[in-house]
Amino acid sequence: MKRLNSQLQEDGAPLELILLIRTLLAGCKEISFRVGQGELAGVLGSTLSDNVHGERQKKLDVISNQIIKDILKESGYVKAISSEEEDDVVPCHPEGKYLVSFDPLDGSSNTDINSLIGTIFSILHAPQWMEPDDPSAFLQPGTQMVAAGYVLYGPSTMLVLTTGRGTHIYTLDKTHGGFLLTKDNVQVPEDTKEFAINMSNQRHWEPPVQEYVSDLLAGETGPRGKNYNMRWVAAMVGDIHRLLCRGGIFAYPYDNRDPKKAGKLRLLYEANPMSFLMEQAGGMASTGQKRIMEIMPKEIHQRVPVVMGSKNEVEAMVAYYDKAE
Ligand code: AFP
Repeated sequence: MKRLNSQLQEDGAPLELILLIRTLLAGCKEISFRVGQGELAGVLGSTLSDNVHGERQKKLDVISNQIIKDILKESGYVKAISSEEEDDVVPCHPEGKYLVSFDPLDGSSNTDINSLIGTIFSILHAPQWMEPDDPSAFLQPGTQMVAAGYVLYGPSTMLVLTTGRGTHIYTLDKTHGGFLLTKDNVQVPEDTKEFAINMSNQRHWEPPVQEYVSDLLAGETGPRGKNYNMRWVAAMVGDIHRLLCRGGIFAYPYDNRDPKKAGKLRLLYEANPMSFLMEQAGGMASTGQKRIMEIMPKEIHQRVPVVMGSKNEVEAMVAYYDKAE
């Protein structure tokens, strides 16, 4: 089986980017080990502090953030990082060529039930003009990403990665510690009968989402003419992995619980990297009104509505927004 290094070289990734990705993955392997230790290492449960988003941090959120932060700061390849678990940008090396944004442990409420969680990341070029503590350098549209991916800590530890030449899936071979290519050039089926949305928020959704989901629920006698099934992992990384493996649509739309927030998911840490992976696999990613990767971020912790997955199904949902306009 092909090793990660060979695939990255084949995809034309520059040496320094390859070294950066391998450094980041060394951190993820350590997280994989800590997650696997679970209760035995006393890493489950919550801390007593909240993050910048007002969410109670899990112990593993803090541990994972620290592991990735330390390894990237020491690497020399990175000028600055932004993390879902950090209030501000963290300056790294003044000569670093790259910026890394990451969610150190997506779906961390799943830690206590031994269910799917993962680390999501994206990499941008660091502009030469930037000071390492300048957050404005991160405010680049997703189209500028040079790499994005996630590591899924499930029954297997898997890496899903793109450098803009397709989306590839690797599995961590724990016997020798390397990621081996187990599926190259993933293609998301264009059609699907599976959707993922948190139905408990239904009453808060906007009219186009209400109408779209109610048409899905109507099944084969409704306007969509087929029966749909629903899946919800409660960790975006798990839901998107399923979509990449067998298709589907995932949505975390805007809802009116808190009008100041544009949705639950973060543009830099979740929406952009997943959109890059999805598009590279032939899928589609939108806010309902706009391609996610074309959004010009206004701040590092910005939230966005998200609809992504099988192309024809995402287009169908977007049509409900178009009609509403
Ligand atoms: P955390 O990273 O804070 O655990 O949040 C996970 C997440 O942002 C995303 O991965 C899920 O899709 C979503 O939250 C699930 O949220 P709810 O089930 O609470 O609506």
